[in-house]
Amino acid sequence: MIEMDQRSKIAILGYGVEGKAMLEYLVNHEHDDITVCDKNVDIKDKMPQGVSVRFGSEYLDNLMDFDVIFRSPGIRYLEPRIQAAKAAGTEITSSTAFFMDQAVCPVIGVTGTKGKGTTCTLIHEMLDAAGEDSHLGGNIGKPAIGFLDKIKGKSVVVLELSSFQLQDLENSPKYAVILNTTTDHLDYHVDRNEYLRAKESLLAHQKEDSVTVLNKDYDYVEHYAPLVKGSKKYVSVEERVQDGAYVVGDELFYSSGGKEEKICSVSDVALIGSHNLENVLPAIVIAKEFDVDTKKIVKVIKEFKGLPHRLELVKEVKGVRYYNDSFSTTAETCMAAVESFDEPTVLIAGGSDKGLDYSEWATKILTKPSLHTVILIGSTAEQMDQAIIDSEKKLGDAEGSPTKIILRKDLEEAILEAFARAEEGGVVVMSPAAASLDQFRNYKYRGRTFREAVAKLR
Ligand code: UMA
Repeated sequence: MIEMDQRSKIAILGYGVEGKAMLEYLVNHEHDDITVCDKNVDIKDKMPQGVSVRFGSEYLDNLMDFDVIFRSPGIRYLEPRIQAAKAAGTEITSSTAFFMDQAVCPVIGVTGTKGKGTTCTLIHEMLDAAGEDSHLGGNIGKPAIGFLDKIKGKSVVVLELSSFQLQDLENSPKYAVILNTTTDHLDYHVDRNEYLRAKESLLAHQKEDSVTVLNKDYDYVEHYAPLVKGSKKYVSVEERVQDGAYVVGDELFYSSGGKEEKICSVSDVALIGSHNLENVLPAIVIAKEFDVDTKKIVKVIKEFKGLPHRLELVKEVKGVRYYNDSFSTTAETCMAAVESFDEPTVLIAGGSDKGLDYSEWATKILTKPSLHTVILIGSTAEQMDQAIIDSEKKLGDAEGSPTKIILRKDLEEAILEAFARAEEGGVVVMSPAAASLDQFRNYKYRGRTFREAVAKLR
């Protein structure tokens, strides 16, 4: 339980989406000793009256001045000055941890390297279709603290939780979903182990009546399964599972208590790409936990075409379909995008460096027959190009691969190049396999730039 009252000296670290929502909540709840700390000096002018600020390079100094600190997810929990304040007795928490502390209704927490937002939205839509008072928030872009005052005992909250948000949680949600967990954010976490450990708090404080859904097809299961205290459910696109949901041939099934039920066919799933089955299956399991009728589950599966910037069909120009997959910031998501198309494909990839390894990605690029051209941009372009050259050598392709690799200055140039090289009946997909921060404010701006440039193609 977070110890805090109206007299507490409070700091909010980071004045982004979460910091602003936290400040609004505290002001509404009549806390008046609040300081906002941010590395960005511009925040000073944006602050409401009565709120103190610490900004610029010293914003993390002397944090032990405060009783409670709400850390924004983008600020590293293990930052030495934050840890020093913790050692001195300051409570280090976050708006997500505070929400979990106070929530009066069941919470469904979804994490994983990719697919969190899609899975959360599917669950929310299914619960909503069944008439539940469902609230969707978290890493998806809507801080949960913003609706804490609206939820009631009968509500349900679906939270997308990133490793940054999970790292210091002291309450686990009753329902936990861990999707594919590979490697991401190695610019933030020390290594893959710290990344895996950061997500453990999703399960660490669960009770015996909890329900956890894991994906049997990934080896991370060995890390998390022993931590589960309540009921354990599995999903798989490779094999039948006893308690959970799975795909066999062209059909999706749900099984529980020894009974098996066909939910729908793979071709009913409106989301593009077989990787999305990994998101649909856990949503089915959770919806079933809330007794959602199969017809309502299937209606959502048939109608939900996906979130913006995730393999989003932007436009067809001269018989070529253009897809915006700007949310693809890891090698795995780009590989999944490439795997989604058997039509002649041009891929635009590259962006800012997060310390990712592109060797497996490069092999995929060279061995996917429909992928004929790859256009690389951004600060990872040369590293990705080198990974392709190395992979070519490993594959023993003496004559070189037929896949054309082209480096371009920026996204606009890359789109023009793709336009020139795309084949009628084919696709152009921007799936960067890297973050956007070298050339854009965030992945949404990159996606919008892609949409705007495609709109201009004639
Ligand atoms: N800041 C510092 N020091 C730092 C880092 C940031 O002072 O070291 C300041 C920035 O100047 C800025 C503020 O902190 O003023 C930004 O805070 P933030 O980076 O925590 O971002 P928010 O705007 O609060 O958005 C956060 C999540 N951002 C991150 O985790 C980096 C959003 O996820 C989330 O949607 C939002 O809270 C609501 O919960 C974004 C994300 O990229 C989409 N998430 C990663 C992902 O999905 O892979 C984890």
